[in-house]
Amino acid sequence: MRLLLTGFEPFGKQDINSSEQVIQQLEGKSFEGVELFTAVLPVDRFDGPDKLLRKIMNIQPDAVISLGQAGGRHAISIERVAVNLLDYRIPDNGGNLETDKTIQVDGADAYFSTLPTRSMVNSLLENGIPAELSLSAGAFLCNQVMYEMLHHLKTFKQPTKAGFIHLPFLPEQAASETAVRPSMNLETQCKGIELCIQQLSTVKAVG
Ligand code: PCA
Repeated sequence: MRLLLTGFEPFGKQDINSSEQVIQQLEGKSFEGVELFTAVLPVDRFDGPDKLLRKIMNIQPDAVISLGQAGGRHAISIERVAVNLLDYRIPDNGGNLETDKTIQVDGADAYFSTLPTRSMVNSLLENGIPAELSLSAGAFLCNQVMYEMLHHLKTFKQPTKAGFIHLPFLPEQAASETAVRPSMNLETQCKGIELCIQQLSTVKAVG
């Protein structure tokens, strides 16, 4: 199985991004039956989705897991749905601040993840890692990237399985915030994503 695993560069007030740190730990690792490709995406309304779609077209992966950081979440969040909405609370790294806008004018209202979301959550919980199914990836870059890739795959009738996983802050990020924030250490986050990768190769059904 050819797997594309992506993260995001830092954004907002943080100078690291937990998803980028996880990518740096996992790239170069070997997983049975998996040929792993990685990329770190810009937090930019145009360049982020553009880089991801180019990677998908060049690599032709069997599956894509896109990772992003969601500061404030307590658990690894397996996203179920991406909505056709841009509504940013802060500007992206390119200075774009979108409000109440659709991503694709003629696109579906929403797309569901085609990853085995339920079995991923169950596997994490069975292994003692806090995890949840999430019904909202927000309305910033992570939701946009998830929406754009699912829209692209559907439009071009590609069988590639794809979806998005949000990661909590790392402890050092939580400590740098003024409000008290939840966090999860890098080793646990990496183990969680490794388990999700395993689920991809073992679980056929999507749900
Ligand atoms: N998290 C943001 C965008 C980049 C990232 O890591 C989000 O949740 O939309």
